[in-house]
Amino acid sequence: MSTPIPQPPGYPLLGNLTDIDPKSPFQSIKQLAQKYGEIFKLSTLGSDRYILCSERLAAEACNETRFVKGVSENLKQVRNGVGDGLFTAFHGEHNWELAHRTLVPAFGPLGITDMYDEMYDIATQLVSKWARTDPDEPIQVTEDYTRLTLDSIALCAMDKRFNSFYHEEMHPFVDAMTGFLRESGARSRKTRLELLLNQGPTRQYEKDIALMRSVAQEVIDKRRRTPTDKHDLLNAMLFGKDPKTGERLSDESVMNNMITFLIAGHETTSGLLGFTTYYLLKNPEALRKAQEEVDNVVGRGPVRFEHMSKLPYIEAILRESLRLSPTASAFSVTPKPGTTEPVLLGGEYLVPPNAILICWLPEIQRDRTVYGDDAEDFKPERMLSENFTKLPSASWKPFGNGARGCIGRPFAWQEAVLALALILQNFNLHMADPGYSLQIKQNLTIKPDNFYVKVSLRPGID
Ligand code: MNH
Repeated sequence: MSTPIPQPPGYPLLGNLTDIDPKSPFQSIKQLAQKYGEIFKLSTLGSDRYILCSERLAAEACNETRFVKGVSENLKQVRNGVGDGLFTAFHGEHNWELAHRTLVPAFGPLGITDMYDEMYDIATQLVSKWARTDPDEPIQVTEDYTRLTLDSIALCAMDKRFNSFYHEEMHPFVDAMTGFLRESGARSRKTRLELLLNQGPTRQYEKDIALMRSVAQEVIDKRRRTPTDKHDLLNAMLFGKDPKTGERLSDESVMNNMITFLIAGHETTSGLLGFTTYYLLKNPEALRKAQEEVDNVVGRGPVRFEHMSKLPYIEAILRESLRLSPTASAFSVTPKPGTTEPVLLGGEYLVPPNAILICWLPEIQRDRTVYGDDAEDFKPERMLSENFTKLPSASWKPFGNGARGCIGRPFAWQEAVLALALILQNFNLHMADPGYSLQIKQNLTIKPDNFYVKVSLRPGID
C-alpha cells in the first residue's frame, strides 16, 4: 500500500495552472507545502510535476543511481536560445559530455586562481562607484551587483569588457537576455493556440535570441582573428580537446556554452549578493561580525587572493543566504532511462517511471527536522564549516546535484567572497527604507525587488 500523493483540485483543461502565481511562485508553493506536506502533484497543460519539499525526499532524488537531471518545460524553452549547452542539455546528450570534460579543468581551482585579478578589477569598479555616491542617495544594489557579475564573467570567460559601471543603461545584451529568459518562462506556460494567436512576443523573443548570438559571435570571431594565450574559458572551448576522446567542441556548441555562461554565470551570483546584503542589514549582529572578520584578516590593505580562504564567517553568511534564498530555486530530476515500473519515494509514495520531480529548495532548505524550529531565521553560525559539514546530504543544495551540479560554483564563490570583503572593508551600509521587507523578483532566478541601500565610506578610509 502506498500513500496517495495530494494534488490541489485545479480546473479541467488548465489543471493547476492557477495554483502557482507566476509573480510569486515562492509564496504559492509555501502555501501548498503548508497545506499538503512534503510532496504534492501539480498538473498543468497535460504535464505532471511532483514538488518535493523535504530533505528526506530530496536525498532520494539526489541519488544518481536512481535519478538523472530532468529538463523542465522552462529549460526546454531556454534551449531555443542555447540549444544543448551545458545547462540545458538533456541527460546523455553527447555535447554535454564533450563540453563537461573539456571545461572542468578551466573551472577548477587553477583556472579560478588565474581569474582573481580580473574579478578584482571589476569589483573595485563597484567600490569606486559607491565611494563617489552621496551617502543620502539610495542605491539599487541589485542593479550594481548585476553590473559586477556580468562584467566579471564576460571579462574572465572571454576577455570582453561590457563596462557596465560606465553606463547608466545596461548593455543591450542584458536586456536581450532578461527578455529571453522571461519569455522562455512565459512560453512554458502558454498553450500552442496562445503562441499562434499572439505572435508579437515570439518576434521579440527571436530578436533577443539573435542579439545574444551576435554578441557571442563577435567575441568568437575576434578571438579567432587575434588569438591570445590567456587561460580563459573561450580559449578552452575553442582550442581545448576532450581529454577522453580528443574531440573538439563545434562552433555551435562554443556559442551555446558562451551564452550559457553569461546567463548562468551572472544572474544567480548577483542575486546571492543582493540577498546577502538584505540579510546583513536585517541582522546587524551578523553584519558587525562580518566587518570585524574583514578588519582582522584583511585590515586596510588590498584584498588579496590569499584572503579568500581565510574568511570563514563571510562564507557562512553566503551559505546561509543561499539556504534561505536559493537564487536558483529548484532543479528537476526524473527516474533514470529504462525505468519501466513506478518508483517508490520515501518508502511510501509511488510516482510514474517518467515522473518529473522538482526539488523545491526554499522548502527543502527550511526542513525543520534538519534545521530546527528556527529554520526561518538567518543564523550564519549554523553554516560555519564545523557545522556545515555535518548537515545531511540534501539539506543544502543551492548548486544542484552531482554530475549536473553547478560547474561555476568555485567561480561564483570567489567572486562573492571578494565582493563582500571589499564592500565591508570600505563601507557602512544602511537600509534606504528601514521598513523594507523582502520582496522577490522572479525570472529564471530570484532577486530582492525594490531594494535600496545607502552607503557611506567608513571613517579613516579615503
Ligand atoms: Mn550554476 C548549473 C546554481 C553560479 C554555470 N547552477 C547549476 C545548477 C544550479 C546552479 C542549481 C543545477 C541546475 C539543474 O540541475 O538544472 N549557479 C548556481 C548558483 C550560482 C551559480 C546558486 C551562484 C551563486 N553557475 C554559476 C556561475 C556559472 C554557472 C558563476 C558560470 C560561470 N551552472 C552553470 C552551468 C551549469 C550550472 C554551466 C550546468 C552544469 C551542467 O549541467 O553541466
